[in-house]
Amino acid sequence: MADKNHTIPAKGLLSSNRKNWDCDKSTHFESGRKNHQIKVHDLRERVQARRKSLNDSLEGEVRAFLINEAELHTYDDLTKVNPVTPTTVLKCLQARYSARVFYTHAGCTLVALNPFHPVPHLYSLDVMKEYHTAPKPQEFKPHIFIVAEEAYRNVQGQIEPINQSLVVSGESGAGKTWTSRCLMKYYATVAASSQSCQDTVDRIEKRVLDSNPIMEAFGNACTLRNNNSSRFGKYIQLQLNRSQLLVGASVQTYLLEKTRVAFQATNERNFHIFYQMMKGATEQQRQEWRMPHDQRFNWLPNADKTLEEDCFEDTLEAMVHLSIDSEKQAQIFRILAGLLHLGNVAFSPPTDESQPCDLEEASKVFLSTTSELLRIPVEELQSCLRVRALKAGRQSALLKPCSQAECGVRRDCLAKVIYAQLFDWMVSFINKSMCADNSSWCNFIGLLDVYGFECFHNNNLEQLCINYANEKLQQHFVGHYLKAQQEEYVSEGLKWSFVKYQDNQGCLDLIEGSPTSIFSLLNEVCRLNRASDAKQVMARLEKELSGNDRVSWDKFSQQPHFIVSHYAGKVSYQIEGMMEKNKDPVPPELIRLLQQSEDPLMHSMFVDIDAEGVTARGHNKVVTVVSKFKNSLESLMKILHDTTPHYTRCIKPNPDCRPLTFKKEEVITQLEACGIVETINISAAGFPIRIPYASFLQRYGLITHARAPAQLTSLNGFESGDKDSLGSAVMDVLRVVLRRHTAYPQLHSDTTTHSSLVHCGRTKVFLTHVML
Ligand code: AOV
Ligand code: MG
Repeated sequence: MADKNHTIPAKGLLSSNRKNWDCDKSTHFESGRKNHQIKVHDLRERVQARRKSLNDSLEGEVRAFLINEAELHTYDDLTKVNPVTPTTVLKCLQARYSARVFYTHAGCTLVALNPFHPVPHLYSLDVMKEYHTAPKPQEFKPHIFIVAEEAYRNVQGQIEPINQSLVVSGESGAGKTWTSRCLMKYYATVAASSQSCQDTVDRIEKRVLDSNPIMEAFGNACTLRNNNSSRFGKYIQLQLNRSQLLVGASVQTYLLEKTRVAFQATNERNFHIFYQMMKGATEQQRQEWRMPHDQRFNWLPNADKTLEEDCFEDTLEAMVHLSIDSEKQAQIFRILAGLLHLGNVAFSPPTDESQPCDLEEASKVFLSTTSELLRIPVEELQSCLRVRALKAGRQSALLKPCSQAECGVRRDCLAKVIYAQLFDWMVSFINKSMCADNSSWCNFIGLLDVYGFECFHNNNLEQLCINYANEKLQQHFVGHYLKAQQEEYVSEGLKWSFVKYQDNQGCLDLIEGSPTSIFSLLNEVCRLNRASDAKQVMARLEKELSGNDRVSWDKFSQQPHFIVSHYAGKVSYQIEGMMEKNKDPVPPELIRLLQQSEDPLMHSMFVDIDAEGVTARGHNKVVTVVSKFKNSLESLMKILHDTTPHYTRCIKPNPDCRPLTFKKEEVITQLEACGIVETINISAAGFPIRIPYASFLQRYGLITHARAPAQLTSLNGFESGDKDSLGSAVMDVLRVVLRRHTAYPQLHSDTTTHSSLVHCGRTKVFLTHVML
C-alpha cells in the first residue's frame, strides 16, 4: 500500500502506461493530501477498469506502485518484495543503490551492483572479521563476505567435507574480477596460515594475492566496455588444509584473446603490460628495449590514456613475491619489447612478382631490433615472414614468396604465438610458486571469473567464444538451481507449482550441439583446409540451421554474418576471418625459428613443441580453437558439478561506467537475462536446506534419542511405509530444537509432518531456514 503523504512519480512508468493514465514524466501520484492530481484510490479504479486490457508486465508495473516505496531500500532479500515482478525488483535495487547499498540477496544468489566508485569502508579488515566471527553472518547486511563465509563454513560439510565453487557472473564491466579479488582477500585474511610472520614476502596468502596483478597485467586490457577487461577466463582453487587454513592455490586459465596483441579495435588497447613497460621503464631499460620516450608503436594505440592499471611497479613487486627473479624478468620484458618492434615491421609489394615482398625502408631497423631482442637470426626471421615453405610429399619443401597480406598475417601470427606461450609459461610459473603439496591440502574453494557477455559493433570468434562461455555458466545455473531444484521437489513429493524459466539449452545446442551446430559447421569448413569464402560459409549456415529460431540473419546487411539470440541478448557475428581464427594455423617454419632462439626463456617455451603438429594438416590433426575451448569448458563444468556452487550476479548499473549512476533500462535487461525473477520466486517458495533422513538423524537425532534405522545409514531412499515414522522422528527433533525459538510459531502448533517451514520428503528433510 502507498504510504500516507508519499508521492509516487509517474516517470517510472512505461510511456504506454503514461498515455493510458493521462500523465507525463513530471506527474506525481499522491495519497493522503487534498487536491491531488490523482489519488491512490483513483489510480486503483483506473487499474481495475483497464486491467482486462493490460498485459502481465503492465499489471506488475501498476502493483509496483502499491508497495511502500519509502521502505524499498530496506529489503535485504528480494524474496521479500511483494509482488515479485521485474519492475518491483528493479525499483528495490534502484532504491538500495540510491541509498548506497550495493548488495542484495535474491534467494540463493547475491546481486552485486557495481558502484563504480571506491567504497573502502565496506571491505575493511574489521568488516571481514565481523562477518567471519559472527555466529550467523547471514543475519548481517547482505555482502559478498556472507557468500565467502558460507562457502568457507560449508567446506566442512554435514557429514564429509565438500569442495565449494563461487561463481561470479555478469556482463563485461559488471564487477566480476573486482569481486573475485575481494573474495581472495577475504580468504587470505580469515584463513591465513602464517600469521606469525605477517611481513615476510614468502607468505602463501601474499603469493596467492600477488598472482592477480601479474595475471591482470598480461591478460587484461582496456575495451570499449571496461578499462580493465579480462581477456581470459580463470578458475582459481584456494587450497585449504584440515584446519581450514589457506596453504596454496592453483589457477586454470581459459582461452586468452591473443589476437589483441597484434590487433586492437578502435579506441581499445593492447594488454596492460605493454603500457606499463612504456610508462614505467627506467632509462636503462628504455635503452635496452630500444624504447625512447617518443617512440610510437603500431600495436600500442591510445598510449596517452592513463589508467590506474598502468602501474608497472605493482607488477614488478608481485613478480618478486612470486619468485620471478630479475633475470627472468629481464627475459620476459625483452621478449615483450621485441613484439612491439615486430608490430612496426611493414611490407610492400615486390617490384618483381617472383620475388618476396620488400621490407619498407623504415621497417628494416624494427626487424633487426626484433631479432636482437628475441635473440633469433635476422635473415631467418626475414625469410620466415616473407617466404612460405610448401611441403610436397616426402620431398624437401618448396619455397613460395608470400603476398603482402600473407606477410602481415605471418608477422601477426608470430606475435600471437609468442605472447600466448609467454602467458602460459607465466601461469605455470605462478602455479609452481603458489601450489601446495598434494599431501598438505585436502579441500578447495574455487573462484570462477570469466570474461563477461560482450556485444560490440563488430563481433567475431573471440566474442562467440566469450558469449558461449557465459551461456555455459547460465546453463549451469539454470540446470543446478532453476531446474534441478524444482524437479527434486516434485520427485520428493512436495506440493510444488512449477515456476517457468528461460532455458538456454536451445542456444547451446545451436552453438555447440551435434550433429549440426555453428561450431560443427565452422570445424567442417576448417577441416576441408581450403580457402573459405565467408559468403559461402554464411550460405551453408543458413541452409543447415534454417529451422533453428535461435539464429537469424539481417536481410539488409551486406556483410556475411549470423545473429545468435543469447540469453543476454542478440549478437551479430561477422563470418569474415572467423575460419582462419578457428583454424589458428602456425607455420612450422615460425616454430622452428623460435626454437633456435638464444634467449633461454624463449627457447624453453618452444623447445618441446612439435612444429608440424601445431599446423592444421591432414583431416584428423585439426584441433580447432572452438573444439579446444569446448573441451576445456566441459572440464570446468564437471568441476563445478562436483562442488557446491554459490552464485553472485554482478550488475552493471550504467553502460558508461559512471560512478553511482543507475540506468533502469540497462539494469532491467540484465535482471531479465539472468532469470532473477524466476530465481526469486523459486527461492521464496522453496526449501534451500535439504538433508537426507539418515544424515539428519545421525547428526541431530541425539537430541531426542531418535536413531536412523539401519537401512538408512547408506543414505539411500527407503520404503514409503518408513516415511511417517521418520517424519515424526524428524519433527520431534525440530520441536525440541525450536522450543525456545519464538521465530517459528507454525512449527510449535503444527502436529503434522508438513508445515510451511519444513517438509518431510521421500528421502530428505526440507527446511526453509537454518534452524539448527
Ligand atoms: P568485469 O570483470 O565484470 O568485466 P571488473 O571487475 O573489471 O568487471 O569491474 C569493472 C570496474 O568496476 C572495476 O575496474 C572497478 O573500477 C569497478 N568496480 C567493480 N566492482 C566494484 C566495487 N565493489 N566497488 C568499487 N568499484 C567497483 V570483464 O572482465 O570486462 O567481463 O571481461
Ligand atoms: Mg573481469
